[in-house]
This record gives sequence, structure tokens and C-alpha cells, in this order.
Amino acid sequence: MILSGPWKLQHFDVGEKPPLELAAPGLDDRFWIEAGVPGDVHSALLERGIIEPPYFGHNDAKCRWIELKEWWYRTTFELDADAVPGEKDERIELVFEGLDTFAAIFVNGHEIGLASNMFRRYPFDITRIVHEGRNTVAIRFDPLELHYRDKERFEWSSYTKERPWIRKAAMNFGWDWGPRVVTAGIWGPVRLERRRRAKLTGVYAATLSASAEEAVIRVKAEAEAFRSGTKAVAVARLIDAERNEVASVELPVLESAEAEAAGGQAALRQAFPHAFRTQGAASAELRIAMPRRWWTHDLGEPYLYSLEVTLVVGGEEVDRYQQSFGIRTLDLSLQDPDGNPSFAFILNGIKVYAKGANWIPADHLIGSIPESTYRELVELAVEGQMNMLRVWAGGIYEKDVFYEECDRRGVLVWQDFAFANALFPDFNRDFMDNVRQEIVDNVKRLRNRASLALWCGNNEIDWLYDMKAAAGDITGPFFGETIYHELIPGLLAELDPHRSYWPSSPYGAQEGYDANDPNHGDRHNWQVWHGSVYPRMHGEKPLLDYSIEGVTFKNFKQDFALFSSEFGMHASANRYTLEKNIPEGQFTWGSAEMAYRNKDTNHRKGILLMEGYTGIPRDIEEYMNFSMLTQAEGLKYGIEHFRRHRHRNSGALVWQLNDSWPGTSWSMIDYERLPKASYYYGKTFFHPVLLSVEHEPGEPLRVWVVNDTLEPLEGTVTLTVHPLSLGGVVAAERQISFEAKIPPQTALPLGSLDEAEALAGLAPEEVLVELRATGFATPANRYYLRDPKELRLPVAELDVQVDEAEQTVTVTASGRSVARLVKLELPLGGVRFSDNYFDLLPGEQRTVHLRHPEGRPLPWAALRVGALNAGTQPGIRC
Ligand code: BMA
Repeated sequence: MILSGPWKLQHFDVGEKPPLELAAPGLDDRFWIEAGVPGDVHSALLERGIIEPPYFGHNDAKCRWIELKEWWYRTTFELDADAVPGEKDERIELVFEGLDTFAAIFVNGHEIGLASNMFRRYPFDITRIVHEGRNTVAIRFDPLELHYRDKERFEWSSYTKERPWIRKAAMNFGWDWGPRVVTAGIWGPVRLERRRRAKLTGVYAATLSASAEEAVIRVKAEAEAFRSGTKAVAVARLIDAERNEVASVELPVLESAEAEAAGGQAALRQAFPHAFRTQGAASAELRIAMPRRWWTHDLGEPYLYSLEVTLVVGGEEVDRYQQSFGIRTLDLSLQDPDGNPSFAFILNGIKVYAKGANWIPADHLIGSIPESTYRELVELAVEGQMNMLRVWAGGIYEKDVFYEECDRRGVLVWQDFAFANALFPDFNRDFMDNVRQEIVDNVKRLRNRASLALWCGNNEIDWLYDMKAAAGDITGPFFGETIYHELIPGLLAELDPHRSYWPSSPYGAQEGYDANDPNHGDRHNWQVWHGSVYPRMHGEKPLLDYSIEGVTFKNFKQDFALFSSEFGMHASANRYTLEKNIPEGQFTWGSAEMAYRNKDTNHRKGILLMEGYTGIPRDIEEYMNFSMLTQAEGLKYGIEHFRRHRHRNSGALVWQLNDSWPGTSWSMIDYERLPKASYYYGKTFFHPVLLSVEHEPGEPLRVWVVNDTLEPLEGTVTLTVHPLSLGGVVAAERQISFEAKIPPQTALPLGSLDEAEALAGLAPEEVLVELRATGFATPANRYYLRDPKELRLPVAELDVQVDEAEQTVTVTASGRSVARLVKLELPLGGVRFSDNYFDLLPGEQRTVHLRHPEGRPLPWAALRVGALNAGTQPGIRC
């Protein structure tokens, strides 16, 4: 039974009322407000109009009182006479999947336990205190302050000092892309579970081997009986998508009384059978002939079976587990077949070039994020040609729906443990017990997911500890180290032994380098944007270079990482996302409200980046265009470089995929689920088959094809040089063709030509270069030979035709000039544009399909279409 309410909510000052009064079954809570569960306090207050939308203007600051209060939730549930446990081996458990964060839980006025970790699952045995009829649940959430104010402060805890003692999503305290919004409440489902005789306490399944002919899967079931002498078997079945059983096995999880008796204490067992809640486990191998293996969506089909485990006692089914299951092997390889260092994910024996981004919680109000948001974001990731998402440590272990979607759509998940940018008190026993249980809960919950590729100990802690110690900001020991280097690997060896573990990101160093070593492990490139100077040796004082050259994305070409797990640049959110949240008159470049959207440490970095590339924006329109263009072209520049080196580099995960509020950040998709220009660029730079030009001003143009697929490619790649403007005389286009024979999983240079030769008399500031392929399918790719601020780009003219019935917009560059960064805007969140932020050659036409994922009508009358070199205009309806 799910306890979905109605739940009541009220706040009090700390100690204002005695807990037993507020928890009492008979309390008159008529004047309390109704609250959604799962959810959070902010969302409940927002829904009732008690607070104003926290992301509008500076409203987040008006909500700070919420974190200082004691919050009480109450609900009731009814039990029929036959649902009340009669026999001694029946149990009723009240299970909380997510409590945020310090809570005391009461049932029928009895305090049944405390919670102190947002990431844990809290089951409570309430068998003895429930009764027929109405039962009352009450929960008190304490202000966090009560639990950290007397605690030791550490030398390092980014953004706020209270985090290390509080097991809660770090980003709630504010981050360099989001405000401080400290939530409280019941953020996960609450369930009442009634069981007889025994229950499953764990199911584990791992693919040991998987060829096209046969797969071997290890299944393990763990169970607990409510009294001594209970015999139980678990029956594990693997069922295909057509509901045919393809394999099954019986696991004797709980042996008979005789077997137990061998353990001694026979007299005690007989006298007190319920004192012996026997636990047992059994495992076996399943063999599946001709398995359908699970692949990422770019390499094959993410085929899913269903794994079903039933627990049977005395012929009666007493518990059941069911989850989708993908047959695949997946390893992290630190050495390539030639013995060179690598950091590559090997799926069913095939190297996956990981293309994707870092995932943060899709809202600060985590408990209230609708499941549809997860589905849309994962769908967008897939449409954006991504095959891996990294669930970053400063958020949460995501909700089940996220992994379900990744399993279903063939997206790998790199999962961080929730330790980000701080020291943690690993010397404190209570803290470590709490963390241990958090790890056990989440590993057990997620370990059967086909998508789960890697466990990673923390975000940037090992690396930044070294930096901060070298800079003199930390003088003490590396508190927290034993969590990532002892506790977690020890628990994984027991609970999830077939999955790879990496202690931190970035991590790995040799020959005196720091943890951001390009020759070992993964790497974060924060030279671009943050100006962090590299290479850096272990123990060396970190250097920052805040200059145009220091922060430019051109630095990506010096990066020969084995795996790039973080790198990125800011771009503005889309117009609708900003306008919706910025008070009247403040949607201007340089306004205090716009600055408030940007939580980064130093606002100069973005300006420097644009100054060097597009020029400094003069108004909000230019800011949106210039920052979007810089991010899109910058990511393209970096990612194409990483991919051209695919013999060495095996992954590019952009910082960051999504946003948690309508701010300015590194995200590719803004808070309203409207992609930025970089996302649409990604459909090409992340495409499994990439046509790429490697070029610097004055240097030759080198033409490459990167083939991540399992098929060889054969065809012709044509490079065309187009003038940006047709001018008075029609300048001849110049074309050069290359024969292309590209083996599977290879990046190959096809040839090169001198810049002057390519230009054939045209100026480099006046051309666009295009690559197209015939003989194999891949998107065309376009380049400019100089930075935007140097280009001679005349004003473009656009013709815009709207077909509302077909939900299409057709844009034509109707003048004599290239239209750069053509953008379509509608004032509605979540709208899908089949394409956006594209360039059109003179006379070229593009038809864009629009839809809303929930089928909402589109506000056609408010459509705006514009370009970097054309003003915005409404569409003409046809
Ligand atoms: C890395 C991430 C985040 C941060 C981002 C941008 O440090 O791990 O902590 O938001 O860079 O600064």
C-alpha cells in the first residue's frame, strides 16, 4: 500500500509544541495545509500560494525562513481486521524511500525511529503498534542547523561549511550554477508492506559472460525469515519481452530447521523462535542460449529481459522482486590491446566511445520533479546522440525512473557516490555507519541496472585536496579519504563485485602528475573557462590564468586526455526561460537580475571567452546569441578533437547536460527543457559517424572521418568552400573530393589541403566550408575559417513560412548572404524543435518540425525567428 495521502503539513518554531502533542492520533490538524508526497515543503507552500515562485527574481531569498523551521507531516491509513497481523510471523513495515533529512517518525503517537540521511531507505517494523481502523503517521523534520551547529568545521567544504556532516544533496546549499534552496520533506514514496513468514532482502544479478551464442548470469537471492526454522526457496526466472521464460533456477535461500540446529542453541531456538530472524542467501548460474544482448542505442538494441524472483515458503509465495534486466558484459579497461594506457568502457567486448554529459538534479526541489521530466531529458540525451550520462556527486543517487529510462533507451550511467568538493568526517563512527548504510542501500537498489557502467567515489575531492594543500588552503589531513579508498571498495567487493569502481573524478596519476594526468584515468578540463593552468604536477601550487588566451576553448587542442569526464562553457538560457523568471524591465544585459542568474565565482570568465571569439555583447540579444554560439562552437572544437584521437581518447562528457533552475550555466539544455545551440550542434559532433575538419588560421585544412559504428564505411567525402555572400558576382564554389574507406571504430584522416588552395582567391573571413558524404549516412558539417568577430558577414534576410496544421516552420535565407545561427523561439517550456540554431546558405531552406511532448497547443502567434545577422521576425502563416 502506497501512503500517498492526503498528507497534512505545518511548521513550528523549534520546540514550540511538544512532539507527542503533534504526533498524537487525535490531533486536530484541520488548519494544516495539504502537501503532496513524494514532494517537498517548498512545493507544497508554492502550490497553496503561501510562497511566491522561488526562481522568479530574488524570491529564493524570501524563502530562507523555511530552512529555520520545524516541519511536521501527518497522514492516516486504515487497516481492516484481516490486515492487522494476527500470527507472530506476520510483519507490517512502514518504508520510506526518501526523507529529507533529519526526521523523527511516529506511528499512533509512538516514536518509531529517527532518520538522518536523505540518501537512505528507512524501513520500520510497526507490527506491534498498528491496529484495526485508523492509524496515524506523523513525521517531524528538524532544521538542519540543530544538527551541525555544534559540529567541527573543516578547512574545505565548497560553497558552505555545514555540508560535511549532513547527508543531503550538496547542491541544495547552492553551487556555481544554482541558488541555495534548502529543502525538507518526504521526497521518496512511502509504503506499507505486509508480509508473512519471510521476505526478500536482496536480489543480485550479473552477466558473467555474454557471447552471441551463450550468456552466463549469476543470480543471488537473500532472504530473512521471521522465525527460526523457516525453510524457503527463491525461484529466479528470466523472461523475454514476449513473456517466454528463457531460464530459471531454484535457490535454497533459507535452509531447514535441521541445518540451523547444526549451528547450536537448539533450546533457545525452540523457546524463542522469533528471536532468530534467520537470514540466508543462495546463488546459482543461469545459462541462456542465443541471448539478445543489451547495447547502447548507437551500437545496437538495448534489449531488456525481465528478471523475476519469487520467495516461496511452504508452497506459498510470500515475496516477489521484478525488474528489467539487460544481458551484457561491461568493463572499464585501463589498457588498450597494444598495452597503451586507456580509460575505456568495453560493452560486450566492444569499445564504446562515451558521448554525453554530466547530469545534475533537474530541480532544487528534488522531491517534486515529475517523472515526465526524467523521461524527456533522457529522451533528449538520446536524440542528441549521447550514450552516457554521469550522475554527478553533488546531487542524489537518482530516482528509479531515471535508470529505467537509461536501461530502456540504451544510455550508460556513470554513477558518483554523493561526495562532492569537501572534506568529510571519516574519523567519526556514527557518520561512517550512516554512510555505510547509504552505500549499501543504493548499491543494492541499482546494481541490477544494465545501464550502470561505473561506480565513482567522489567528485574532484582527491584532485582538489592536492591543489588546496599545495596552495596552503588545507593544512590538515585528507578527511574522507577512507570512504573512497576503503569503505566503498570494500562494500562493492561484497555487494556488486562485477562492476568497475573508480575512486574519484578526475583520478589517476603517474610520473609526478596530479590527478588530472592526461596519461592516466579520466580528466576534467577546467583550463577552458576556469583558466586552471595545465599541465600541473602533484604538490605544485595551482595557477589561474584569467586572460583571453587563458580561458579560450582553443586550449582543448592541448588536451590529450584518455577520457574527458568534464569540460564546458556557459551559455545563456533561452529567452522564454529567462523572461519568465526576470521581473519587468530587468531582462537587459548587465542588469542586477541577469547577474543574479549567474552563480559562478567570477563573471569575467564568460566575458573573456566571448571577447576573444565573438566580441563582447552589447545587449541581451547579443548576449544570448554570442554565449550560445561560443558554447556550441567551443564544444564542437573540443569534442571533434577528442574524437579524432579516438585511438587514445574514449569519452567526452560535457559539463553539464541540464539545469536545476532558470539560471546561466554550462548546461546544454535549460531548466525549461529548451535546448541551447550546443545541443543541436551535438547532433553532429556526437553523431556516431563524424565528418571533421581540423584547421587553425593560416594552416592546412585536414579532413577526417570518425567512425564509432561497428560497420565499415565506404564512399566519398566532399569539401565545398562557399562564399558567405553572393555579392555582385556569383563567386564559384570550390569543391574537393576524398575517397573514404573507414574501418569500424576508427578515426582516419583523409587528406589535407592548404588554406590558400581551398580559398582559391577568396578571403578566409568570407567563406564557409562544408563537408558532406555520399555512400554512407551522416550529417553535413560546417566550419568558418576565422572566429565570428573577424568574419565579414553581411545582413541576412529570412523568409519564414508557418504551417500550423503540420506543425512546421520553413525558413529560407532569402537574401544574398549566409544566415548564421538561425533560431526559432516560442514562449513555452519543453517544446521540441527538430532543429534549431542552424546556418543557411543563400537560398537554402530548412523545415523544422515542432511539437510539445505533452501535446500542449503551441503559441504560434508568438513565434519569433531570427539569426545572428538578421533581426527577429514573426512567421508568415500559410
Ligand atoms: C566541476 C563540477 C562542478 C562544477 C563545475 C563547474 O567542478 O564538478 O562541481 O559545477 O565544475 O565549475
